[in-house]
Amino acid sequence: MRAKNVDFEVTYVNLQDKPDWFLEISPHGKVPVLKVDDEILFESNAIAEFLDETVPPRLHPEDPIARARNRAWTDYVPDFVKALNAIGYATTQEALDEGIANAPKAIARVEGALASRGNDGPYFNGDRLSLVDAAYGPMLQRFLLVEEHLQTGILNDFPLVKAWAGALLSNELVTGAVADNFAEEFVKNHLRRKTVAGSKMEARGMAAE
Ligand SMILES: N[C@@H](CCC(=O)N[C@@H](CS)C(=O)NCC(=O)O)C(=O)O
Repeated sequence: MRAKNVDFEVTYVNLQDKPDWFLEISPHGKVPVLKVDDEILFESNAIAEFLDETVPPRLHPEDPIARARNRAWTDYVPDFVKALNAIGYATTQEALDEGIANAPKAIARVEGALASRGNDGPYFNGDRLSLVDAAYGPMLQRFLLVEEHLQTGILNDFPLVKAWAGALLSNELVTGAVADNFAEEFVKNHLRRKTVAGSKMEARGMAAE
């Protein structure tokens, strides 16, 4: 929505204590949900596609083949998220080691997509943000934060993913899409989940009193 310069209001929901009004409108009990007048839309991809069809500028490529490939890579986000979250949300060293051992497979697939996308970036489709960028940006943003503490260096083997993450995190449209207290909530979430990354945040004195 920020890339489309559209007026909107954000209501943040405490996912640990979901309010009734939210459970009434969110069919899966998950965020995000978009309210358009009196209509409710859910699922990130469905919302992104709706916005792209209704609010210019079009972020999807004009070419149907390129558009289908963009959608295919957006569909891959859950696998990518699962692989990176196995590292970020690991609660034991053993789980972390397993996450680090398994994640390269998923990251390599995205590296392959970037290698064969037919442009030099910095974004997925070249010099303009796309829905693929919007879909991967939040995970990459969170993973780079986790990496500050875990320092697995896992992205060093994937220069295209690393460069893409860097480009996305240099774009205020991407980084500004989180709540003002995002950094603080991010730490709190890791402490609450007792993650290995969280223990390192705590050791660095990042835990809010
Ligand atoms: N496929 C959904 C996934 C959404 C999702 O997993 N949202 C998480 C936060 S990132 C959530 O609301 N979790 C709360 C819960 O599952 O109770 C989408 O892309 O919109």
